[in-house]
Amino acid sequence: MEQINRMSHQTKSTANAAEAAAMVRALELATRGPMTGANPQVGCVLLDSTGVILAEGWHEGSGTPHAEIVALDALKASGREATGVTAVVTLEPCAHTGKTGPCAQALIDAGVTRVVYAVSDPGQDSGGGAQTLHHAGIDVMGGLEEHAGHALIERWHTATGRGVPWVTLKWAMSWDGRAAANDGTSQWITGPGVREQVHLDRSAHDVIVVGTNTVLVDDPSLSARTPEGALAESQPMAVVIGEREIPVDAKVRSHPGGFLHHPSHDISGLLRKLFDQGIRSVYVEGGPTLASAFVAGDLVDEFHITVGPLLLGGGHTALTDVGVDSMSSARHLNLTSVTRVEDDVIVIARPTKEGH
Ligand code: AOF
Ligand code: ZN
Repeated sequence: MEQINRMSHQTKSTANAAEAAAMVRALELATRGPMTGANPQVGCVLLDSTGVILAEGWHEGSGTPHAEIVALDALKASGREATGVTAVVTLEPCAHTGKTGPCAQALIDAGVTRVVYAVSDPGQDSGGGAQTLHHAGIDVMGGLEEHAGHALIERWHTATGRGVPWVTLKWAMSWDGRAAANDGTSQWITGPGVREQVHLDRSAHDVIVVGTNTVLVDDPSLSARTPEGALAESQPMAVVIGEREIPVDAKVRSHPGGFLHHPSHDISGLLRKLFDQGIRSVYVEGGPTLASAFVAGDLVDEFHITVGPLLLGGGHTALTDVGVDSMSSARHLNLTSVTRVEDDVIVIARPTKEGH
């Protein structure tokens, strides 16, 4: 309801060609900021009344100035005033004081007369900037390039709107759905091409989660690495969930992104705790017991299933009990993409929202 009321404060105007082009540029600028962290990627372009670009800005991560402020500062540095300017920004300007001040007010104070944005800010405190702008007499339009704007920050947007991080669940399996051979060995089901993608995905999430059993059996380092073996620039924090002790010499303890042991099976509690610490996306890497608990708890936003061309037989299935006893209670997925990498396959899918 709240969201609908907020939306009604937008003017029902349409964007002109210069604004449409500026939004494409703002979306491009946004990608220069980090994909992970408490704040989303945001880009901002300031236009004069004839549609000429006067200044640009993008957000470089939590604790640094927001995109609008960067653009306003760049304008000031060029010796120009913002009076009569249109701000084109990928996210609804924030209404709150967090680590930095409210952008909506900064735009009002600078004398901006029109604001065009792509996606509304779902944050309880940060949202509502469109309303603030409208009340100050500024012409506000939301929803320009909304689809692209949402796609860019989907994990952050989903997490922020519900107060629980985005969850990607990944597992590797043989063609017969096994995650390990009978003796428990599981390296390597998929080849180097898939592993390279997995390391990119680790870098693109705030946290990587595994169960204690995976640490005890595999002793993985869980860092994000380049194909050459160097540490990637962006490292997720490593979180191990489960009641068993983690050995003092476990590799994960010296994870470059930090390490946390959550000695409980309360996954929902862990996710809420992580959200409160600024975590917006989680990459779950197994093993099967933990993966199954995420599935059974309906906690997965996206599945990354990697399949290697081998057969293992035996009982080490990729998932165990996911709360499905009969076909009528099967968990249905929508296929997003299928990618062949050498002879491996990466399947990306999402839970079917309602029914089948
Ligand atoms: C904007 N422009 O460039 C960004 C916004 O703690 P703070 O002050 O950095 O505020 C963080 C919140 O502000 C973040 O959760 C999101 O709702 C919004 N981010 N807003 O107007 C920006 N990065
Ligand atoms: Zn802001």
